[in-house]
Amino acid sequence: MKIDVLTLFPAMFAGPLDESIIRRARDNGLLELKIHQLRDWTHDRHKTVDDKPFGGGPGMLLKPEPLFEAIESLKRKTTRVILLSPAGRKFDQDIARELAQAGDLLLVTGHYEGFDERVREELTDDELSIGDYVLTNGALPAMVVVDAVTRLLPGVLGDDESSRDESFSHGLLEYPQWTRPAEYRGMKVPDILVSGNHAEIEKWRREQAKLRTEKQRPDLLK
Ligand code: 4GX
Repeated sequence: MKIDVLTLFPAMFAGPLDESIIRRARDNGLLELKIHQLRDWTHDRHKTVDDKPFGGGPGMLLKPEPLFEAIESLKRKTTRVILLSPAGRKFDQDIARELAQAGDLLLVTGHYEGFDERVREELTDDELSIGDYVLTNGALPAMVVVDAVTRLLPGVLGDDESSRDESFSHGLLEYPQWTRPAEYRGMKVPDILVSGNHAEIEKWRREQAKLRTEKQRPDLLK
């Protein structure tokens, strides 16, 4: 999959996507990631990307021309253009799965008070929010989407990692787990887990996952 990102802060992307599983996916050619500076599509000396909103009011908007030119030059027939903003539909694992099966992505990250509305109307296939809080810009949301989608691409996770993932997506939280030592500072691992009775262990884990979900995330059971 190819993912292009359009941002005013390309330097923010160095680091998080250069490590671990995403690094490996890029090295193996499973993810082709390109970060683009929106200012490269301006034509004035000051590389202006923002302007005041018509009708007044505080703050600045991303002006349409650089966004139109950038998006038109980066998108291909198979590209899904996605805005990141608090006004988008809430990003979750179902959407991550949907995007992992779609064509290529162009993630457009906002800044200031938002975009000129014509960008949304003319150029955008989807608008996503990573949660109900306000960030300074859309770089972190774009990285969150890249990370969650990439690990779902075929071949990115090892067999071990992906089968764990399947049990995780039954809509329940993980059951509690322990590793050695069997007793640490007086805290003991539940007897059932060291019993060797695998049928009973499985039953216990299912119960624990349900209890934990009821207690911590009842919304997931609805
Ligand atoms: N999930 N932000 C976008 C600028 C902005 C404001 C309004 C469009 C409309 C965020 C989030 C988020 C901060 C990124 C405001 N763009 N994005 N930015 N939460 O908080 O996605």
